[in-house]
Amino acid sequence: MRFPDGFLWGAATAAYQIEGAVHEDGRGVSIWDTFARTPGAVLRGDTGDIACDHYHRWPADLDLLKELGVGAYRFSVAWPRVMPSGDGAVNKAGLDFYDRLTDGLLERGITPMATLYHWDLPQALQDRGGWADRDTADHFAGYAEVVAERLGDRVPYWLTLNELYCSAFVGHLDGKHAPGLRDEKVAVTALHHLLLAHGKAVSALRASGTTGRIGITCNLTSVRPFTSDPADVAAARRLDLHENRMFLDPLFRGAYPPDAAGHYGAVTDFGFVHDGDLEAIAQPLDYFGINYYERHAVRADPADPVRGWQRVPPARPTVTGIGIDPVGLREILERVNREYTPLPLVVTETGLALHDYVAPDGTVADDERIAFFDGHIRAAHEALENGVPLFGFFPWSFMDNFEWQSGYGVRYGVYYVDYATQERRPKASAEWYRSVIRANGLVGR
Ligand code: IFM
Repeated sequence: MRFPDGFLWGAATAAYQIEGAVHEDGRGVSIWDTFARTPGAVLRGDTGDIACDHYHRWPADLDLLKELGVGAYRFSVAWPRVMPSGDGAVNKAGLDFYDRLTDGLLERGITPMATLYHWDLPQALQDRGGWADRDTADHFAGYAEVVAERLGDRVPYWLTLNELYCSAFVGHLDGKHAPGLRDEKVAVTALHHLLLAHGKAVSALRASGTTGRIGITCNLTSVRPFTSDPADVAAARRLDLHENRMFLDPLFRGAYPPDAAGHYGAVTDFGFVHDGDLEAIAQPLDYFGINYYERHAVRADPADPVRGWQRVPPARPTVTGIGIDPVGLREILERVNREYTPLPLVVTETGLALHDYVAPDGTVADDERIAFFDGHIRAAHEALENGVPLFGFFPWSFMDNFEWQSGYGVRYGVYYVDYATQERRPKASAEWYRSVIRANGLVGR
């Protein structure tokens, strides 16, 4: 099961989850610094204050990436490091860090893929309304311009935003992520401004003259009705709107889905959409990133037959309560390619949370993670064989890190991190992934 020559095998992380050093070199406060300190918001009150201390240990971490053999590394730039208040003054020391990181990757022959926003909005902007405030989209474009001016000559792959679903809905509707709000009208408004921020940032990046390719990453789910009962079919359609089409339609069709006004009409009249916004959002892109974790069977919610849905619990839930379903990855890749865009696609994340531990002999035997990646790589290969222009695969994550509301309670890395000593050690999955990269696929398995 070989992949095409030049296929990009990578690994992914995000700033707040690994960097630590939250008070160093002029970094501003982000909404996650604030949220993590809210009692009850994060397991055990964990924070990203230290995380993997990557801000200090980055050279050794890049050496590990080189040992792993990846062709590319997806990291995110922390907005509050670069612009501590979100707009206005630029913090040179913050930019210097990403400059060193980018050069460090290139020196090791690893292609940088930079995400501009992985959820760490400067708190100063949240205090002015955050993503519910239209101006935040302009501030994001200003920040994108600053980063592009500094790194644009060396970063070949840009991603504007990571996972709009989580920023908008998990952060503003479910209240489980920063800023911890539970208000559907605010959530849909925030989503629109995130989309607008993406569009404006694409323009800013293009205007900067960067030669890098520009895209965005969405976390998408594969959704199907649990039975053929029309009530289940309608519920699945609503969940598909909420989890997929609210992002894909504006990005690739320049319009919100036809059923959006009806569904969200209960909370908003979409008055936040100004003339020209959707054209700005649906800018031509160079590629599209997909994060895949979940496939849902859906049935009607008897308590809310008009707007609701119920996700059928997986038969064998993982430690985060979701199921393992590689078929969904193939379905999503094929759907995006068939229904939305012929653009090159890349799996910017997929991965499995486990309670990994170091055995007395010093090894970390994460066989379930190997089986997970094996299944998802096979699914990606099937999509390729079926004509999907897939050019890369980035496991989440390079190393264990701060898993948002789960703190350090679950581990996603192919490298194990001992948070007390900051020692990194390859899990069995790292050794396995190294062999996949070397063979450019699952040859001989
Ligand atoms: O850790 C997160 C990442 O930040 C975004 N995608 C999902 C991962 C696992 O939950």
